[in-house]
Amino acid sequence: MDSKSLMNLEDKYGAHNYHPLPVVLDRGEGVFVWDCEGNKYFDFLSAYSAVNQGHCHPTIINALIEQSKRLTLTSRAFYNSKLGEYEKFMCDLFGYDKVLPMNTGVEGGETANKLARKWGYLKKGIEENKARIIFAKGNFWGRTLAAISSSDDPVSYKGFGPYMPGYDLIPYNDLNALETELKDPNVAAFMVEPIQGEAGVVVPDEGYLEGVRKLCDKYNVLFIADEVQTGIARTGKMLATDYENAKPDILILGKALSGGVFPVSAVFANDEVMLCIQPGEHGSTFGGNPLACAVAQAALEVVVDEKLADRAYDLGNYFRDKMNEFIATSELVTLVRGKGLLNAIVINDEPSSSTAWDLCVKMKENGLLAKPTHGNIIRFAPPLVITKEQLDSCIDIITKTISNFK
Ligand code: IF1
Repeated sequence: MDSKSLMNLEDKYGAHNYHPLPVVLDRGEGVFVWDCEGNKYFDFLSAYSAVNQGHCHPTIINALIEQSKRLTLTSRAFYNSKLGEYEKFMCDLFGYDKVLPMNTGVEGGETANKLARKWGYLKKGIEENKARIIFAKGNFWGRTLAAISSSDDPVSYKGFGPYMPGYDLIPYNDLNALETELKDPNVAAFMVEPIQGEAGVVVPDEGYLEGVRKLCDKYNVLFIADEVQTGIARTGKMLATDYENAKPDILILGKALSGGVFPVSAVFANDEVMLCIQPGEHGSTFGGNPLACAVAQAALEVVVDEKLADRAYDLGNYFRDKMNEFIATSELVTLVRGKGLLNAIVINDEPSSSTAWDLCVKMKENGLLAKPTHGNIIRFAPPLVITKEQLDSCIDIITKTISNFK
Protein backbone atom coordinates (compact mmCIF):
# COMPACT_ATOMS: atom_id res chain seq x y z
CA MET A 1 0.00 0.00 0.00
CA ASP A 2 1.13 3.58 -0.57
CA SER A 3 1.89 6.00 2.24
CA LYS A 4 -1.38 7.95 1.93
CA SER A 5 -3.51 4.79 2.23
CA LEU A 6 -1.50 3.64 5.24
CA MET A 7 -1.85 7.01 6.98
CA ASN A 8 -5.61 6.78 6.40
CA LEU A 9 -5.72 3.29 7.92
CA GLU A 10 -3.93 4.52 11.04
CA ASP A 11 -6.32 7.45 11.25
CA LYS A 12 -9.38 5.24 10.97
CA TYR A 13 -8.35 2.25 13.05
CA GLY A 14 -5.64 3.59 15.38
CA ALA A 15 -5.95 5.63 18.57
CA HIS A 16 -5.11 9.27 17.97
CA ASN A 17 -2.48 9.49 20.70
CA TYR A 18 0.18 10.74 18.30
CA HIS A 19 0.59 13.40 15.62
CA PRO A 20 3.35 11.95 13.44
CA LEU A 21 5.23 13.81 10.75
CA PRO A 22 3.57 12.90 7.40
CA VAL A 23 6.02 10.11 6.40
CA VAL A 24 5.45 6.32 6.45
CA LEU A 25 8.66 4.41 7.12
CA ASP A 26 9.03 0.97 5.64
CA ARG A 27 12.72 0.02 5.98
CA GLY A 28 15.76 1.06 8.00
CA GLU A 29 19.47 0.37 7.74
CA GLY A 30 22.14 2.18 9.75
CA VAL A 31 21.48 5.92 9.66
CA PHE A 32 18.95 5.59 6.82
CA VAL A 33 15.22 4.91 6.62
CA TRP A 34 13.05 4.60 3.52
CA ASP A 35 9.36 5.39 3.09
CA CYS A 36 6.84 3.28 1.15
CA GLU A 37 7.63 5.10 -2.09
CA GLY A 38 11.34 4.34 -1.72
CA ASN A 39 12.38 7.86 -0.67
CA LYS A 40 15.51 7.73 1.49
CA TYR A 41 16.03 9.80 4.64
CA PHE A 42 18.67 10.39 7.26
CA ASP A 43 17.07 9.44 10.59
CA PHE A 44 17.90 12.35 12.93
CA LEU A 45 15.63 11.17 15.74
CA SER A 46 16.78 7.54 16.19
CA ALA A 47 13.38 6.66 17.70
CA TYR A 48 14.17 9.10 20.54
CA SER A 49 17.63 7.59 21.10
CA ALA A 50 16.56 3.96 20.96
CA VAL A 51 18.45 3.24 17.71
CA ASN A 52 21.92 4.45 18.75
CA GLN A 53 23.50 1.44 17.04
CA GLY A 54 21.77 2.22 13.73
CA HIS A 55 18.67 0.58 12.25
CA CYS A 56 18.69 -3.24 11.98
CA HIS A 57 22.32 -3.64 13.08
CA PRO A 58 23.27 -7.13 11.76
CA THR A 59 24.94 -8.23 15.01
CA ILE A 60 21.83 -7.43 17.02
CA ILE A 61 19.43 -8.85 14.42
CA ASN A 62 21.44 -12.09 14.28
CA ALA A 63 21.28 -12.38 18.07
CA LEU A 64 17.51 -11.89 17.85
CA ILE A 65 17.13 -14.52 15.10
CA GLU A 66 19.31 -17.15 16.78
CA GLN A 67 17.69 -16.83 20.20
CA SER A 68 14.20 -16.61 18.76
CA LYS A 69 14.68 -20.09 17.28
CA ARG A 70 15.72 -21.50 20.68
CA LEU A 71 13.67 -19.96 23.52
CA THR A 72 11.88 -16.61 23.71
CA LEU A 73 9.98 -16.51 27.02
CA THR A 74 9.75 -18.71 30.12
CA SER A 75 8.43 -16.18 32.68
CA ARG A 76 10.40 -15.90 35.93
CA ALA A 77 8.54 -18.85 37.39
CA PHE A 78 11.63 -20.73 36.19
CA TYR A 79 15.28 -19.88 35.58
CA ASN A 80 16.48 -19.46 32.01
CA SER A 81 19.92 -20.09 30.50
CA LYS A 82 20.47 -16.49 29.31
CA LEU A 83 19.56 -14.35 32.35
CA GLY A 84 22.38 -15.10 34.80
CA GLU A 85 25.19 -14.47 32.32
CA TYR A 86 23.41 -11.33 31.03
CA GLU A 87 23.03 -10.01 34.58
CA LYS A 88 26.74 -10.58 35.29
CA PHE A 89 27.68 -8.90 31.98
CA MET A 90 25.50 -5.89 32.83
CA CYS A 91 26.70 -5.55 36.44
CA ASP A 92 30.36 -5.80 35.35
CA LEU A 93 29.82 -3.24 32.57
CA PHE A 94 27.98 -0.65 34.68
CA GLY A 95 29.55 -1.35 38.09
CA TYR A 96 26.66 -2.39 40.35
CA ASP A 97 25.98 -5.41 42.58
CA LYS A 98 22.67 -6.24 40.90
CA VAL A 99 20.28 -5.47 38.03
CA LEU A 100 16.48 -5.82 37.88
CA PRO A 101 15.39 -6.50 34.27
CA MET A 102 12.21 -4.88 32.94
CA ASN A 103 10.88 -3.99 29.46
CA THR A 104 10.04 -0.31 28.94
CA GLY A 105 11.72 2.80 30.25
CA VAL A 106 8.72 3.80 32.33
CA GLU A 107 8.66 0.37 33.98
CA GLY A 108 12.28 1.07 34.88
CA GLY A 109 11.20 4.35 36.47
CA GLU A 110 8.36 2.67 38.35
CA THR A 111 10.78 0.00 39.59
CA ALA A 112 13.27 2.64 40.75
CA ASN A 113 10.50 4.49 42.64
CA LYS A 114 9.34 1.27 44.34
CA LEU A 115 12.94 0.40 45.31
CA ALA A 116 13.48 3.90 46.72
CA ARG A 117 10.29 3.86 48.79
CA LYS A 118 11.02 0.35 50.13
CA TRP A 119 14.58 1.38 51.01
CA GLY A 120 13.19 4.50 52.70
CA TYR A 121 11.00 2.39 54.98
CA LEU A 122 13.36 -0.53 55.63
CA LYS A 123 16.71 1.26 55.78
CA LYS A 124 16.20 4.99 56.32
CA GLY A 125 13.41 4.47 58.85
CA ILE A 126 10.82 6.66 57.14
CA GLU A 127 7.34 6.16 58.61
CA GLU A 128 5.14 3.86 56.46
CA ASN A 129 3.41 5.70 53.57
CA LYS A 130 5.30 8.93 54.32
CA ALA A 131 8.16 8.50 51.80
CA ARG A 132 8.66 11.42 49.39
CA ILE A 133 10.46 11.39 46.05
CA ILE A 134 11.68 14.67 44.55
CA PHE A 135 11.76 15.32 40.79
CA ALA A 136 12.95 18.23 38.64
CA LYS A 137 10.54 20.47 36.79
CA GLY A 138 10.66 19.62 33.09
CA ASN A 139 11.18 15.93 33.75
CA PHE A 140 9.77 13.23 31.50
CA TRP A 141 9.96 9.56 32.35
CA GLY A 142 6.95 8.05 30.63
CA ARG A 143 3.18 7.84 30.46
CA THR A 144 2.03 5.81 33.50
CA LEU A 145 -0.07 7.43 36.23
CA ALA A 146 2.99 7.59 38.49
CA ALA A 147 5.15 9.14 35.76
CA ILE A 148 2.61 11.84 34.89
CA SER A 149 2.07 12.51 38.61
CA SER A 150 5.62 13.89 38.72
CA SER A 151 5.13 15.97 35.56
CA ASP A 152 4.67 19.74 35.38
CA ASP A 153 3.57 19.55 31.73
CA PRO A 154 -0.24 19.81 31.55
CA VAL A 155 -0.22 17.95 28.22
CA SER A 156 1.18 14.96 30.16
CA TYR A 157 -0.98 15.07 33.30
CA LYS A 158 -4.17 17.07 32.66
CA GLY A 159 -7.33 15.00 32.85
CA PHE A 160 -5.64 11.93 34.32
CA GLY A 161 -5.94 12.70 38.06
CA PRO A 162 -5.98 11.92 40.92
CA TYR A 163 -2.21 11.80 41.15
CA MET A 164 0.38 9.76 43.02
CA PRO A 165 0.98 11.26 46.49
CA GLY A 166 4.51 11.82 47.86
CA TYR A 167 5.90 13.35 44.67
CA ASP A 168 7.28 16.91 44.70
CA LEU A 169 9.03 19.13 42.15
CA ILE A 170 11.95 21.54 42.32
CA PRO A 171 13.61 23.57 39.56
CA TYR A 172 16.14 21.64 37.43
CA ASN A 173 19.81 22.59 37.80
CA ASP A 174 19.20 24.20 41.24
CA LEU A 175 21.24 22.68 44.08
CA ASN A 176 19.92 25.13 46.69
CA ALA A 177 16.34 24.10 45.98
CA LEU A 178 17.41 20.47 46.17
CA GLU A 179 19.16 20.89 49.54
CA THR A 180 16.09 22.61 50.99
CA GLU A 181 13.94 19.59 50.12
CA LEU A 182 16.49 16.96 51.19
CA LYS A 183 16.53 18.30 54.76
CA ASP A 184 13.14 16.62 55.20
CA PRO A 185 13.94 13.16 56.65
CA ASN A 186 10.96 11.72 54.76
CA VAL A 187 12.69 12.20 51.40
CA ALA A 188 13.76 8.79 50.09
CA ALA A 189 15.11 9.79 46.66
CA PHE A 190 15.78 12.46 44.04
CA MET A 191 15.10 11.23 40.50
CA VAL A 192 16.59 13.27 37.66
CA GLU A 193 17.74 13.07 34.03
CA PRO A 194 21.42 14.05 33.63
CA ILE A 195 20.25 16.01 30.55
CA GLN A 196 16.52 16.63 30.17
CA GLY A 197 15.51 15.11 26.83
CA GLU A 198 11.83 15.86 26.29
CA ALA A 199 12.21 19.27 27.91
CA GLY A 200 14.33 20.14 24.89
CA VAL A 201 17.85 18.78 25.57
CA VAL A 202 18.38 20.94 28.66
CA VAL A 203 22.01 20.59 29.81
CA PRO A 204 22.62 21.49 33.49
CA ASP A 205 25.63 23.50 34.70
CA GLU A 206 29.00 21.78 35.04
CA GLY A 207 29.08 20.39 38.59
CA TYR A 208 25.32 19.96 38.96
CA LEU A 209 25.42 16.17 38.92
CA GLU A 210 28.34 16.07 41.35
CA GLY A 211 26.40 18.46 43.57
CA VAL A 212 23.40 16.12 43.47
CA ARG A 213 25.65 13.22 44.46
CA LYS A 214 27.15 15.15 47.39
CA LEU A 215 23.78 16.37 48.69
CA CYS A 216 22.25 12.90 48.47
CA ASP A 217 25.21 11.56 50.47
CA LYS A 218 24.88 14.37 53.02
CA TYR A 219 21.18 13.76 53.65
CA ASN A 220 21.08 9.95 53.11
CA VAL A 221 18.85 10.22 50.04
CA LEU A 222 19.01 7.92 46.99
CA PHE A 223 20.19 9.56 43.74
CA ILE A 224 18.16 7.98 40.92
CA ALA A 225 19.52 8.74 37.42
CA ASP A 226 17.07 8.32 34.58
CA GLU A 227 19.44 7.53 31.68
CA VAL A 228 16.78 5.99 29.47
CA GLN A 229 17.45 8.64 26.83
CA THR A 230 20.96 9.88 27.76
CA GLY A 231 22.51 6.45 28.40
CA ILE A 232 24.20 3.93 26.10
CA ALA A 233 26.79 6.32 24.60
CA ARG A 234 24.30 8.93 23.34
CA THR A 235 25.93 11.93 25.08
CA GLY A 236 29.56 10.99 24.34
CA LYS A 237 30.12 8.78 27.40
CA MET A 238 28.60 5.38 28.16
CA LEU A 239 26.45 7.22 30.71
CA ALA A 240 25.85 10.98 30.95
CA THR A 241 26.58 10.73 34.67
CA ASP A 242 30.10 9.58 33.70
CA TYR A 243 30.94 13.21 32.90
CA GLU A 244 31.16 13.99 36.63
CA ASN A 245 31.87 12.23 39.90
CA ALA A 246 28.18 11.37 40.23
CA LYS A 247 27.55 7.63 40.37
CA PRO A 248 23.81 7.13 40.95
CA ASP A 249 22.45 4.84 43.70
CA ILE A 250 19.84 3.64 41.22
CA LEU A 251 20.47 3.74 37.44
CA ILE A 252 17.68 3.31 34.88
CA LEU A 253 18.45 2.26 31.28
CA GLY A 254 16.11 1.56 28.36
CA LYS A 255 15.68 2.39 24.65
CA ALA A 256 19.13 1.78 23.06
CA LEU A 257 19.77 -0.98 25.61
CA SER A 258 18.35 -3.20 22.83
CA GLY A 259 19.36 -1.03 19.87
CA GLY A 260 15.67 -0.48 19.15
CA VAL A 261 15.15 -4.16 18.31
CA PHE A 262 13.12 -5.20 21.37
CA PRO A 263 11.70 -3.48 24.49
CA VAL A 264 14.39 -3.90 27.15
CA SER A 265 15.01 -1.82 30.27
CA ALA A 266 17.13 -2.33 33.35
CA VAL A 267 17.42 -0.94 36.88
CA PHE A 268 20.81 -1.16 38.65
CA ALA A 269 21.53 -0.82 42.37
CA ASN A 270 23.85 -2.22 45.01
CA ASP A 271 22.68 -4.86 47.47
CA GLU A 272 21.73 -2.40 50.26
CA VAL A 273 19.01 -1.01 47.98
CA MET A 274 18.23 -3.87 45.58
CA LEU A 275 17.65 -6.49 48.31
CA CYS A 276 14.90 -4.36 49.83
CA ILE A 277 12.61 -6.01 47.29
CA GLN A 278 11.96 -9.64 48.16
CA PRO A 279 10.55 -12.49 45.99
CA GLY A 280 7.00 -11.81 44.84
CA GLU A 281 7.15 -8.05 45.51
CA HIS A 282 7.88 -6.91 41.96
CA GLY A 283 8.25 -8.29 38.43
CA SER A 284 6.80 -8.55 34.93
CA THR A 285 5.86 -11.33 32.51
CA PHE A 286 8.57 -10.41 29.99
CA GLY A 287 11.16 -9.00 32.42
CA GLY A 288 14.48 -10.80 31.91
CA ASN A 289 13.25 -13.01 29.08
CA PRO A 290 15.99 -14.91 27.21
CA LEU A 291 15.30 -13.09 23.93
CA ALA A 292 15.72 -9.68 25.60
CA CYS A 293 18.94 -10.86 27.26
CA ALA A 294 20.43 -12.05 23.97
CA VAL A 295 19.44 -8.87 22.12
CA ALA A 296 20.58 -6.46 24.85
CA GLN A 297 23.95 -8.14 25.35
CA ALA A 298 24.60 -7.98 21.59
CA ALA A 299 23.45 -4.34 21.49
CA LEU A 300 25.86 -3.38 24.27
CA GLU A 301 28.73 -5.32 22.69
CA VAL A 302 28.17 -3.26 19.53
CA VAL A 303 28.38 -0.03 21.59
CA VAL A 304 31.69 -1.14 23.15
CA ASP A 305 33.26 -2.77 20.06
CA GLU A 306 32.38 0.12 17.73
CA LYS A 307 33.43 2.73 20.35
CA LEU A 308 30.13 4.56 19.87
CA ALA A 309 30.63 6.80 22.93
CA ASP A 310 33.89 8.22 21.52
CA ARG A 311 32.22 8.69 18.12
CA ALA A 312 29.31 10.52 19.73
CA TYR A 313 31.74 12.68 21.71
CA ASP A 314 33.85 13.73 18.72
CA LEU A 315 31.06 14.06 16.15
CA GLY A 316 28.87 15.89 18.66
CA ASN A 317 31.53 18.57 19.19
CA TYR A 318 31.95 18.82 15.42
CA PHE A 319 28.18 19.15 14.92
CA ARG A 320 27.80 21.92 17.49
CA ASP A 321 30.82 23.80 16.10
CA LYS A 322 29.38 23.72 12.57
CA MET A 323 25.89 24.66 13.80
CA ASN A 324 27.29 27.56 15.83
CA GLU A 325 29.07 28.85 12.71
CA PHE A 326 25.72 28.75 10.90
CA ILE A 327 23.72 30.24 13.79
CA ALA A 328 25.98 33.28 13.75
CA THR A 329 24.48 34.06 10.34
CA SER A 330 20.86 32.98 10.95
CA GLU A 331 17.93 35.01 12.26
CA LEU A 332 15.80 31.89 12.62
CA VAL A 333 17.92 29.90 15.09
CA THR A 334 18.96 31.28 18.47
CA LEU A 335 21.18 28.47 19.79
CA VAL A 336 22.32 24.85 19.62
CA ARG A 337 22.84 22.86 22.82
CA GLY A 338 23.62 19.31 23.85
CA LYS A 339 26.32 16.77 24.58
CA GLY A 340 27.61 14.09 22.26
CA LEU A 341 24.99 13.37 19.61
CA LEU A 342 22.04 14.49 21.75
CA ASN A 343 21.47 18.04 20.54
CA ALA A 344 18.70 20.53 19.86
CA ILE A 345 18.31 23.92 18.22
CA VAL A 346 15.98 26.60 19.54
CA ILE A 347 13.97 28.38 16.85
CA ASN A 348 13.59 32.12 17.16
CA ASP A 349 9.79 32.05 17.28
CA GLU A 350 6.95 31.52 19.77
CA PRO A 351 6.66 27.91 21.07
CA SER A 352 3.04 28.11 19.91
CA SER A 353 4.14 28.90 16.35
CA SER A 354 4.31 26.18 13.71
CA THR A 355 7.76 27.25 12.56
CA ALA A 356 9.67 24.31 14.06
CA TRP A 357 7.11 21.86 12.69
CA ASP A 358 7.16 23.50 9.25
CA LEU A 359 10.97 23.35 9.25
CA CYS A 360 10.81 19.62 10.04
CA VAL A 361 8.40 19.08 7.15
CA LYS A 362 10.81 20.93 4.84
CA MET A 363 13.79 18.93 6.17
CA LYS A 364 11.80 15.77 5.45
CA GLU A 365 11.33 16.93 1.86
CA ASN A 366 15.10 17.49 1.75
CA GLY A 367 15.87 13.98 3.07
CA LEU A 368 16.29 14.33 6.85
CA LEU A 369 13.83 13.33 9.57
CA ALA A 370 13.63 15.24 12.86
CA LYS A 371 10.75 16.31 15.08
CA PRO A 372 10.13 19.35 17.30
CA THR A 373 9.77 19.04 21.06
CA HIS A 374 7.88 21.69 23.03
CA GLY A 375 6.99 23.92 20.15
CA ASN A 376 10.08 25.81 19.05
CA ILE A 377 12.84 23.29 19.82
CA ILE A 378 14.07 20.74 17.27
CA ARG A 379 15.96 17.73 18.65
CA PHE A 380 18.81 16.30 16.53
CA ALA A 381 19.81 12.76 17.53
CA PRO A 382 21.17 10.61 14.68
CA PRO A 383 22.30 7.00 15.19
CA LEU A 384 25.80 7.04 16.71
CA VAL A 385 27.14 4.99 13.78
CA ILE A 386 26.84 8.06 11.52
CA THR A 387 30.06 8.88 9.63
CA LYS A 388 31.58 12.37 9.44
CA GLU A 389 30.75 12.50 5.74
CA GLN A 390 27.11 11.60 6.42
CA LEU A 391 27.01 14.17 9.22
CA ASP A 392 28.32 16.82 6.82
CA SER A 393 25.50 15.95 4.41
CA CYS A 394 22.99 16.29 7.26
CA ILE A 395 24.42 19.63 8.37
CA ASP A 396 24.06 20.77 4.76
CA ILE A 397 20.40 19.72 4.67
CA ILE A 398 19.66 21.39 8.01
CA THR A 399 21.41 24.68 7.26
CA LYS A 400 20.11 24.95 3.68
CA THR A 401 16.55 24.22 4.79
CA ILE A 402 16.71 26.89 7.48
CA SER A 403 18.40 29.40 5.14
CA ASN A 404 15.73 28.90 2.44
CA PHE A 405 12.84 28.87 4.88
CA LYS A 406 10.20 31.51 4.14
C1 IF1 B 1 6.41 8.74 23.79
C2 IF1 B 1 9.03 11.92 24.72
C3 IF1 B 1 11.42 11.40 24.55
C4 IF1 B 1 12.39 9.11 28.41
C5 IF1 B 1 13.09 9.18 29.64
C6 IF1 B 1 11.83 7.37 30.52
C7 IF1 B 1 11.12 7.26 29.34
C8 IF1 B 1 11.38 8.13 28.25
C9 IF1 B 1 14.18 10.22 29.83
C10 IF1 B 1 10.04 6.19 29.24
C11 IF1 B 1 10.62 7.98 26.99
C12 IF1 B 1 9.93 8.54 24.86
C13 IF1 B 1 8.46 8.25 25.09
C14 IF1 B 1 7.88 8.40 23.74
C15 IF1 B 1 8.66 9.50 23.04
C16 IF1 B 1 9.93 9.64 23.82
C17 IF1 B 1 10.15 10.98 24.40
F1 IF1 B 1 8.95 12.74 23.67
F2 IF1 B 1 7.92 11.29 24.93
F3 IF1 B 1 9.39 12.58 25.80
F4 IF1 B 1 12.37 10.63 24.26
F5 IF1 B 1 11.71 12.58 24.95
N1 IF1 B 1 12.79 8.32 30.66
N2 IF1 B 1 10.68 8.83 26.06
O1 IF1 B 1 12.68 9.97 27.39
O2 IF1 B 1 10.46 5.16 28.38
O3 IF1 B 1 8.37 3.84 28.67
O4 IF1 B 1 8.72 5.13 26.57
O5 IF1 B 1 10.17 3.14 27.04
O6 IF1 B 1 5.77 8.58 24.84
O7 IF1 B 1 5.93 9.20 22.75
P1 IF1 B 1 9.36 4.27 27.63
